Amino acid sequence: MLKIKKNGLTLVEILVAIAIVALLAAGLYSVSQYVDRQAKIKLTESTIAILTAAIDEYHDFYKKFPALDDVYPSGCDSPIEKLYYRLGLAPDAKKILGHINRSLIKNADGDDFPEVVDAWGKEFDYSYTGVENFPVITSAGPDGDFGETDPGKKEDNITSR
Ligand SMILES: [Ca+2]
Ligand SMILES: [Ca+2]
Repeated sequence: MLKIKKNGLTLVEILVAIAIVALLAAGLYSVSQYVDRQAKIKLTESTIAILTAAIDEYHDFYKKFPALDDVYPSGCDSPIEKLYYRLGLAPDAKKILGHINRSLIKNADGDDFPEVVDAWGKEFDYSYTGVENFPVITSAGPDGDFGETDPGKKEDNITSR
């Protein structure tokens, strides 16, 4: 007797097809996560480069680097608020600041002084330790954490150094 195969798919075939689609979707998702992460790293690096160029211009103008212990108006507290405020005082440096992606200039604390944030929304850190060193700008990187002391943790901070 001839066995007649019914048209259509068996349950197993359907399950296999669903599994394949799920695998492909997962693969695409992780690729897009990776692309997104790389784009954010690039944006953060280019923002650091812009800030560094502005610091150079500031130095040309004032013959010194912005220092965190200079005199600041009240409310201008965080290192990056201080840096952004100082750079804005030197005309050519201020012009360069105009190249920073607008979405990265925030004022989350509602005072008169904007903060510059990295592509993950966290404020940059700024440090300047003395006349013999160039100032350093640091992003906490994708993990949003400046601390990189945990030996099990991958270092992902992005810095101008
Ligand atoms: Ca602010
Ligand atoms: Ca980090």
